[in-house]
Amino acid sequence: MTTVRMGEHELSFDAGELTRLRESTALKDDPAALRERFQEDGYLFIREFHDPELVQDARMDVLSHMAEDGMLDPEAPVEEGIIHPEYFDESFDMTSSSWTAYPSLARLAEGEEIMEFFERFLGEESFTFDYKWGRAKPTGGFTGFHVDNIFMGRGTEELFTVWRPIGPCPLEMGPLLLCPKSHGNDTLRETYGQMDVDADVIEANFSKNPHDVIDTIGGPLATAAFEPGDALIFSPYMLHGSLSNQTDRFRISIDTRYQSLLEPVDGRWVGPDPVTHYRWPSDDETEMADLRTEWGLERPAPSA
Ligand SMILES: O=C(O)CCC(=O)C(=O)O
Repeated sequence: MTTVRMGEHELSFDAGELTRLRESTALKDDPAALRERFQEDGYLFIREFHDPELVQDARMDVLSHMAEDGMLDPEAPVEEGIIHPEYFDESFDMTSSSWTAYPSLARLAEGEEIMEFFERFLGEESFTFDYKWGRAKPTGGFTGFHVDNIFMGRGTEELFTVWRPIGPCPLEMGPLLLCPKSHGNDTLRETYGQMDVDADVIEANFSKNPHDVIDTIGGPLATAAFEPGDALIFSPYMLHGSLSNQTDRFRISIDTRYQSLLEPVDGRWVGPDPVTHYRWPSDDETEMADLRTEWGLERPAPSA
């Protein structure tokens, strides 16, 4: 198997550092069992949550736009999603009006299937942020470890992120990497987890080193090879990042947020033209290393 990595750091399934995400597919129609599992693990990994054909349609919508924007290699078929040799950005526009360009993606993000799933899970009418995040990770791209609460924590704590690859996402393409049960780490939750990047103006990543996370918060970390239609649902206090994309193709994914319509909502992410972040990122961010020392979460010194 290809070496699994996050940036310059290698990870191994054999060394007890890495495990496979626990699947909750069989529980999909049992909200009580799903809630219990979520409480325990801080996440739910559900295979074939969506019809893979819908994901394939969404993929073609997105890739067609990327091809028009010059993001794809013009020598290769569009459906392969091979990165243009000179391309460097990693987001594709999914905000506000651009949504009309991605009808199948919109169905994945706010169609009946996902909204009704959350209605059953929460026992209340569900709501999704108007702002949606779409990502196209290029070769070498990865996401550092963070919790979502620091970006969207002004509403309810009963907020759920759903991460879905828009196409296959084998390990070498950089799927999400979780630190299971980190949502229940009180120190992490009460310090880093209470930050607000716009109010506190901090460096957002807790770490870009998976070994540091294992030593400080705990391991093994968990990931999986994702297929189109698979969904990963997790807590706003779940420490997570992603593996590196080691291929010459874009790793395309969406991450969208759900909650009860009756609970308070973080106003930065709703409305026809969401405010989004207004003070972050900034040149004045407090460094994470200093904050971690203050919180007693500094990286343990390597043993001699
Ligand atoms: O897709 C990624 O690499 C990052 C996604 C993420 O951080 C999230 O879903 O909260």
